[in-house]
Amino acid sequence: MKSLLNKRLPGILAAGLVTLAVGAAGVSPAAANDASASGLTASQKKAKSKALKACKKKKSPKAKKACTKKVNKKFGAMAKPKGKTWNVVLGDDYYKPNQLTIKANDSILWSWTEVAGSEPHNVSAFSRPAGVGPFDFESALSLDPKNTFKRQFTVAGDYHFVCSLHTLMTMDVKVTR
Ligand SMILES: [Cu+2]
Repeated sequence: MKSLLNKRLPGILAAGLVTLAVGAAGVSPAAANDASASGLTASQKKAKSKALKACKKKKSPKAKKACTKKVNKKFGAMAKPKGKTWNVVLGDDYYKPNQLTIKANDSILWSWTEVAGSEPHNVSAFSRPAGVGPFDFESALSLDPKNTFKRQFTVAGDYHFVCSLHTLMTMDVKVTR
């Protein structure tokens, strides 16, 4: 149990620091970390805008149009498919619902709706399928009832979430193909 706590401690500290830094900057962590709405990574987005710029240099309007269409199609196919978004309320020592079965590419939006006056809570993937990083689903600890955390689940499998401060505050997510 002790080694377990030690292992988790850096994450808790990091989450705390992020909260402080974010609080000072006045930016919500969800907004800062969230994948873009287009489903493209930053480098893909850059490549897309570069390709579109090149299209604008085409002389004939017809060539311009064909070029733009081709670029949009290419990057549209690259974008991660967007699934459904599931809403979870984060309260004082609970997630509601705390058991979900969702499909790959669905997202969960955690909202700190019922936490006012309580201790800070977060979302932390205590166990997750292979290929998912230890901090891919790690939110900052927060007391802010306006705080949100949204993540897309692209890897199927079983996820077990806990609050870093309250290990009895748990949530299970099963992601199916
Ligand atoms: Cu908590």
